[in-house]
Amino acid sequence: MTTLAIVGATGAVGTVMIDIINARETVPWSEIRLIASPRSAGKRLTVRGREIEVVALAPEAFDGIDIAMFDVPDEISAEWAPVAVSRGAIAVDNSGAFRMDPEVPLVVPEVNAEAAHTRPKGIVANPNCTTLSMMAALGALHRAFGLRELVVASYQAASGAGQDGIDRLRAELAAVAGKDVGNRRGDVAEALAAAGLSEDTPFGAPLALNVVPFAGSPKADGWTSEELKVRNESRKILDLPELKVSATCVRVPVITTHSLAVHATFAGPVDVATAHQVFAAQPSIVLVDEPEAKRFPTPADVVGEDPTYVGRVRQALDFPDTLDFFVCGDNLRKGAALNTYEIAEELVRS
Ligand code: 2RA
Repeated sequence: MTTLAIVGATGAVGTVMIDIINARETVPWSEIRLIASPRSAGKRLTVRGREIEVVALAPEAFDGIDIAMFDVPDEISAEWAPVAVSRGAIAVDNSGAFRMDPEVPLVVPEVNAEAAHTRPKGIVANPNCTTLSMMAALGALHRAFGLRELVVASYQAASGAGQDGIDRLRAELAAVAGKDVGNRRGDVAEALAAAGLSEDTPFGAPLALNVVPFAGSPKADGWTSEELKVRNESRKILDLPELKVSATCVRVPVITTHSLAVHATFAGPVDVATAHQVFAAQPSIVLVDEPEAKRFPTPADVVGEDPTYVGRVRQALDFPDTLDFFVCGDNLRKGAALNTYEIAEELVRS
């Protein structure tokens, strides 16, 4: 039997990790240890019917642990994942600290599970939730058709910006709810100010009654960190270092579930019927594609769900060998906690 630790157990993603473990019929763990900042140490959480006391992050917290799942800020992972490894654990890390390290595999189990088994640093990285939300679909299509080019626009939920993002969106929605507020910037700003909300937001602009074409942090030449992650992580996961990728990341007033509009070009002819078969054969995808009956995925359909939902699959009219489609994935589940846990399951199976 194997021992598991959750580092960041009391955070938003750590809580979902515990929910996922509680919902599994069986688990392979002889012990589950909960680790968090000293501030949260001593809290008691119920895991599979047993109350477990949260212990403070410290080198000895990893003693006897085989697999340690991390969901903590980049700088905490950068410092502590190597400590966990030095104490004998494999670290599965959901921060950005190691994703592009050539000695750290970046794993989506239904796409590149085998990569998890070559890990010179003892660390396996979990992708960013925006990349992850489309990866089951892209991996399946790549296996069938050979991906060559990728253009995506994201529609990212506020919870991608953490609890602060959720709190801010809820406060903004409350500030405009039931009022005759137009969606001109000045109108929304006035309603937010009247509700006592500061102009300092995690989104860079009001999100209520709006969409914001900016997620992450500013990078060179006008790109954002989030857009570069989509490009770099897609290339690494699919093992396509030259893949042409262009992404525009947009925040939308949705609490949970990231969506992406994907325009993917392949090595040869593609058609919708075959793409439907490919999606239907992938257990982690739910295909909802009957637009004439108004059946298509929306974020609201996917909150709390494990699979990625795919719909609006079309053969591009003016671009050969190209499909357009829409995907929705719960950014806190497959986008974070679930994929991290599936990597841990993959490691224990080996
Ligand atoms: C976001 N993808 O949505 C990021 C979170 N890791 O902001």
